[in-house]
Amino acid sequence: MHPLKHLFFIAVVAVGGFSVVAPAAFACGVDKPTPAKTKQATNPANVVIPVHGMTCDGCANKVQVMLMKIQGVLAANVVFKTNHAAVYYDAALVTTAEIVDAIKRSGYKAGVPKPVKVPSRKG
Ligand SMILES: [Cu+2]
Repeated sequence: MHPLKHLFFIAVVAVGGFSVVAPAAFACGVDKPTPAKTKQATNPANVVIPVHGMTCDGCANKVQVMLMKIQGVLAANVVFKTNHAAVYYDAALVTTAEIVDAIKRSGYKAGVPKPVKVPSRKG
């Protein structure tokens, strides 16, 4: 396995594993974090999308909440520090273009989506 791919694998695991991040008040006054959905995906896919224009963790949460509202998005992890959104979604239900659109609708700029291989789960 390429070392970079290994890194992505860790990122993907993080997306799948973390649902609630910070219960404290957010600077931007946004909704509560959305719990991860647990539905089985027909065509699971991961994508990392650069997000520009975020100024605090509240911004990241705002984008994350927006992404979780999309039908077909199973998990989303938006990180202000690294300016990216890692999204685990069902490609049978939603496209990366729609995910990018949601980021734009939440008031931020989205970069070029980078597909991330879904790790096969054995044993
Ligand atoms: Cu903010």
